[in-house]
Amino acid sequence: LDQKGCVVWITGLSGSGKSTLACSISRELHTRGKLSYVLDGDNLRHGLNKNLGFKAEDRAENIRRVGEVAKLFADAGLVCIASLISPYRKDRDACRAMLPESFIEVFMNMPLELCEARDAKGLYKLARAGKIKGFTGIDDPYEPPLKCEIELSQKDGICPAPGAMAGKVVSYLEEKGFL
Ligand code: GGZ
Repeated sequence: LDQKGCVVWITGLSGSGKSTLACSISRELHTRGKLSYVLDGDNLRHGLNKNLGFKAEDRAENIRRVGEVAKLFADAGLVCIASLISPYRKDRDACRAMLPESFIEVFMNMPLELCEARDAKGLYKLARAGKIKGFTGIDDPYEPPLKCEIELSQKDGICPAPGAMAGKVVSYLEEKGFL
């Protein structure tokens, strides 16, 4: 194995396209014969993190655990792709501190209106109706990165295709010698 191992940490609102991007990056890496593994916040909350909710300290613990697991994968030489809302800057920075040389923060900077319009699981609707309390972007904070390696956003009001965004991330990894 000639891979260095790193963590691609995707942060952004629910519905911003984190899981789709993670999957697309993983597929592109597979095509190139590179090993990767996706850690998805929503999936892990059914297993490893099923005892955690959404208050600030639970989110912090959720992110801490995923950061530790991501580090294990990176140590094994894989590109570990973590996709979690991870709304608090200090929680993301704590993960970065575990792997200062190989932590790539990707900010899915999509407008709340777009995420809410997608509403794939109907959670925004429930949050607006007050049936879910503490929903990120509605009545819970999201702190955008002050500095991140990659920021993905709309161009002229249009969201780039997942494959195009994944291409950007993979090119970055290549440039920095992680592949
Ligand atoms: C935010 C919530 C909430 C609240 C349930 N706030 O888009 P989804 O549905 O499929 O993914 C979201 C997921 C968020 O889990 P994370 O582990 O990524 O969150 S964090 O990093 O903040 O710990 C969303 C769903 O859970 N969900 N309730 N109140 N998202």
